[in-house]
Amino acid sequence: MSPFNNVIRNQLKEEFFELPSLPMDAEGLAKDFRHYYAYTLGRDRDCQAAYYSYAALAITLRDRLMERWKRTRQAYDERDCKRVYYLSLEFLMGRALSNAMLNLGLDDAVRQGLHDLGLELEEIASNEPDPGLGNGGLGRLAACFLDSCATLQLPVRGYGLRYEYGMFRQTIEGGAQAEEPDHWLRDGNPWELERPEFTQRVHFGGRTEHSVDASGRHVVRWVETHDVLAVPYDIPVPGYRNETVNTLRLWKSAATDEFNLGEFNAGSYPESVAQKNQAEHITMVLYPNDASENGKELRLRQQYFLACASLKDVLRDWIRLHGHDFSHFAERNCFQLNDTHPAVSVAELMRQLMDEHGLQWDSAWAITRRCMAYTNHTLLPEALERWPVRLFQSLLPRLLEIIYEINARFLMEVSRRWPGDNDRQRRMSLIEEGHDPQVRMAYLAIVGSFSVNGVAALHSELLTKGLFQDFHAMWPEKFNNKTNGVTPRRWLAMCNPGLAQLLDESIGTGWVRDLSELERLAPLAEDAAFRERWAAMRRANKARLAEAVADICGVDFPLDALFDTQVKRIHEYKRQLLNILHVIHLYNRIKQGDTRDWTPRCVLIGGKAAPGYFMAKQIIKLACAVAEVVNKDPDTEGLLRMAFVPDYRVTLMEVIAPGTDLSEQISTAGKEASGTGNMKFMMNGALTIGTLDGANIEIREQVGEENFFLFGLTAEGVESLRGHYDPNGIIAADPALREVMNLLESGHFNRFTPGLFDSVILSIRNPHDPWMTAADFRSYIDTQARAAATFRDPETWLRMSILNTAHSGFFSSDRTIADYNRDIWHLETVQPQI
Ligand code: 26Q
Repeated sequence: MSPFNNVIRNQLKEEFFELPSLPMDAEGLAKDFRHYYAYTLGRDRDCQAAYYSYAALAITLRDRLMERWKRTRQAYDERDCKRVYYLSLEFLMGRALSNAMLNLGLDDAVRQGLHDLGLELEEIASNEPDPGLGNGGLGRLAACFLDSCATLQLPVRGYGLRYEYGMFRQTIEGGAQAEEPDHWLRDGNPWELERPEFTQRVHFGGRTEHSVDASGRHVVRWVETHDVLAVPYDIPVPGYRNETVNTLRLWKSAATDEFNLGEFNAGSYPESVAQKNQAEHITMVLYPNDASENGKELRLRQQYFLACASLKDVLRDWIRLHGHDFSHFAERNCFQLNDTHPAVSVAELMRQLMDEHGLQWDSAWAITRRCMAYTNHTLLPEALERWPVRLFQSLLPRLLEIIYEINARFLMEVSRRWPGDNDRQRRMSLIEEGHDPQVRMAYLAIVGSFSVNGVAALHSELLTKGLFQDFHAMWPEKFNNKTNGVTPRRWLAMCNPGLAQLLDESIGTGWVRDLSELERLAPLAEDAAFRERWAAMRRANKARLAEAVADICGVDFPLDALFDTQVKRIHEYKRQLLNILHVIHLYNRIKQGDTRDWTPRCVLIGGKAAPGYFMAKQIIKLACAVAEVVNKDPDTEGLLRMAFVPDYRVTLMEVIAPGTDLSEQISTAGKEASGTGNMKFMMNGALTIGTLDGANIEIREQVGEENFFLFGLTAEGVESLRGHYDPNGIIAADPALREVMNLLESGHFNRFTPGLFDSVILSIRNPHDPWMTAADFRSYIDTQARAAATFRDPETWLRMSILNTAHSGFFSSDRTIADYNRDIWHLETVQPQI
């Protein structure tokens, strides 16, 4: 019996719940701040740890969110509107404090209130841990989407997992990546509200029992299961100055109270209590790979845990408002699947509707495929998720039965459409046959959804022509594109106050809600006085970045140099290696005395490697080794600097994007689904050097080809070169690349560790190198030289910089979300009552 089932006997009076609005002025905020510091946190002059100032300020702001949060929930319930649930194993939210201040419109008042107490906001805010509950682009996209949904006042709730340990902290030890656990919850999290009253039960293991009940209905029971509790923690998601506060609900796993009674009765109390661990492990740690890690049982447990708890939560809410009639459920609910990670939801919704709510297959299936929508984030075939059938069988036997049934009915449909085409049936089956049969999660997601989208125009097109072509032939109407975007609140207003102020003064303040307003900047590119202000703003941002690099890496970045940045997960397809080869080329030119008309350049690289990804770790080693040689060589003084910044994360990007001149988006064409860092840089006035890949293509379309440094093979070019790619021929024929390879192969960057970079060298020279680094080298360094020459003409560069910001409006996640809503969700906006 849970204490939360006990309700106060005499219902509380309605007035009880009506609270006076809290003060929003400096004085009122400061008063609350002192109250929380002294009473709630109980600190005094003997403890002045900065953390408590942060905690007191967080609670002060949380109170202001709380009232709006309740009113938003009420408004949604009263309107009984259609809702969307964004299901994702990752939400990379970043810090909440300054975001809450900005969105509540309290930044000036808080700053003033703290100032009156003799405190500085920035110092206090720097004590907030950066919650890293995601790997990279996909997790950060989920966070940007939640911000936009709240700002557009759409009834969208995020569902995810409350990992005890987020993305590992990266340090560089002896020139190589080392990983440290990220216990981000250690000091508590003032932004979450535990909701034990909404705990759900999730089953694992056991077996199924089929029978026929009195009315002749087929009934399935899933029995002898090992159950785990899912306890929700709610995090407020404020919209921009609009009274809406949406919810991100994260589940934590917990043991049930009846764990392992057998052992308990046998007298092994400690052993049976220790069983709790099993259950509590589920949400212990985020998997740190940003490509699927196949076959890991714990990961499948995490995926099912999220799907089961979230769907039960939604169905519970449905029943609370509508009773047990599900006939209108599909019109009023939509689940957006963030990649295949939550795709088991397709089978789980079927299970809950049939086994727990008594629906028949056909009505359950009609509902399911009308309310699931799937977003794909990868073009790499090897990254498509597959799970061994035997693992499904032992962990989720009931779900496997349902998947088999979905598959049987689906393959019937395929054979009706293409009679006798057995090869097509084999290709499209949800089960990949072989000595160890696998469940194909992407196919389950496609079959179970009414919408399938890619995340940039090229990506969506390539999906229909490649990975999913059979499905596209069957259901062309399901497929659509939704080009990614990023929130202008965090990625402009918050992280670049200098630019924000300049925008406010020159084009008004409308851009924060409607980023297409940035177009009005374009004419100002021709205004010399405006360019001067732009230059001053950019210089201040570069100074802020240079200070961070000096602090963190101990490398000096002179402000007049070209700041050239590549920050993202380390992956061969993203080709950090190509960037490093360019640095070696520049270094070689310096050593040869070839420095006429030189543009001083500072190259910054950052990103985490999956702990088990050998080549990615080699690339980090090479970056560190090259940086060491370059920076130590007196000949490079004033000409070239390179730094590898450890522990790249959301909070670092907030300093890096505004301070960067040149953004590196250099993936092998056809491999990067979209990219979103590219958009953050553009918005903040960086120019892009990039391939025709992912959203780069659309960035170039928006800004104009004359304002974008394009290089490299096209996606088609890459594919047609396969089979006769000859990197060794290319190296032999290009003196610059030959000299770069010579330096690498002579051990110039690994004097004391012979052979250290052999694997890297081999990969470049390998005719089967899927990423074709050597193929794009010449085009890349020539384009880099063009960028360098352009940079030497400051007025031209400034014009281009202004135009990049001016034409970045399309990449607001507000536009992306409006597109999702128009084509997929069809939600109405809801304004909470003030
Ligand atoms: C899957 C199974 C088991 C363990 C881990 C995973 C896993 C985790 C994270 C697989 C993939 C990811 C993350 C993928 C990702 O971030 N993709 C990026 O998504 C961005 C948003 O759409 C795009 O802009 C990027 O192009 C894409 O690489």
